[in-house]
Amino acid sequence: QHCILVGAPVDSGQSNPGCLMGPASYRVAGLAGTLAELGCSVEDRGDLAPRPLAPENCANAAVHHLAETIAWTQALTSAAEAAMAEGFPVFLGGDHSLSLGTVAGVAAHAQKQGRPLFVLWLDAHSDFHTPMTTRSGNLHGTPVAYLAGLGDFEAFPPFPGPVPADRICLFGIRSVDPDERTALRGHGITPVDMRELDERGFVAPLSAFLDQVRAADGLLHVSLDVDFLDPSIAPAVGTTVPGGATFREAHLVMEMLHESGLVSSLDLVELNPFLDERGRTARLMVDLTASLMGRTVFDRVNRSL
Ligand code: DIR
Ligand code: MN
Ligand code: MN
Ligand code: MN
Repeated sequence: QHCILVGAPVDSGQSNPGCLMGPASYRVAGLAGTLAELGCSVEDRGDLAPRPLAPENCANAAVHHLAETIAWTQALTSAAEAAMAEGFPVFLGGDHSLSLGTVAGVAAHAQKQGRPLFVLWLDAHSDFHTPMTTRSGNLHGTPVAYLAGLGDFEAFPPFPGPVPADRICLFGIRSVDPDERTALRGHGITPVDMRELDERGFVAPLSAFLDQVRAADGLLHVSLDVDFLDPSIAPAVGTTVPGGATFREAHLVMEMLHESGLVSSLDLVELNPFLDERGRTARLMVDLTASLMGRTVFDRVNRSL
């Protein structure tokens, strides 16, 4: 596996400065070496730095850093499409607005390959706002709506081949704003929320989604938001929500993803090293990435999957 690390020190999609230090923190936590130990050839492309665009006004006055977010989206779309053609990209965030670009680039690649794209969104939040519905004005709350092809994104490049609702799996969800709830329902997306995971466990809902990807010979993009994890194990994020995935649940998800052999790209987002405890959250994210890339104690495959 050829792993391509792309640093995306995006801090403009939310209001808690520090995510720009994320790529550096992953490097200090030893991401490249960890992947190399697993047998990957690792290429670190360094950090992207988009050229600034002229300021852009939004009809929703709450929205901030619109031009900067569009500039990141353009730069990341190109970088992601290029990386997809050459290997397995791991995007080091940066806040979740970076996925406006990474998923667009991955989708452009999938379109050229003639293969369907599936998206697994591991997050406390549904990120289903549009620039018109967001009240916080934080554009990190919008990427799922963009990749699903919703309107209100006229200021952004048109999304290449929007992802149909049944190919989007929002997983671990426990914080949804009223406007997002309405929009999700209208669009036919039913998140796998924490209530469902409490009742059914993590294996059945994830296996069902992976079966769908396999049956369609799809590409699978995984977007891992730090706040998918419970704040007690992952404190370094600006928007903690109690009741997240435990250490063991999160590793199980990653191991199942590895065993599926279906994942083709990964975002690591929302890490805010300024809020971390001696690199604890960064190291956990690196260890989770290692599980996704094949780290196990024994070469054991859970046959009940
Ligand atoms: C909230 C929080 N729904 C908002 N969103 C996210 O500001 O739109 N926090 N994504 O991580
Ligand atoms: Mn700001
Ligand atoms: Mn998110
Ligand atoms: Mn989140």
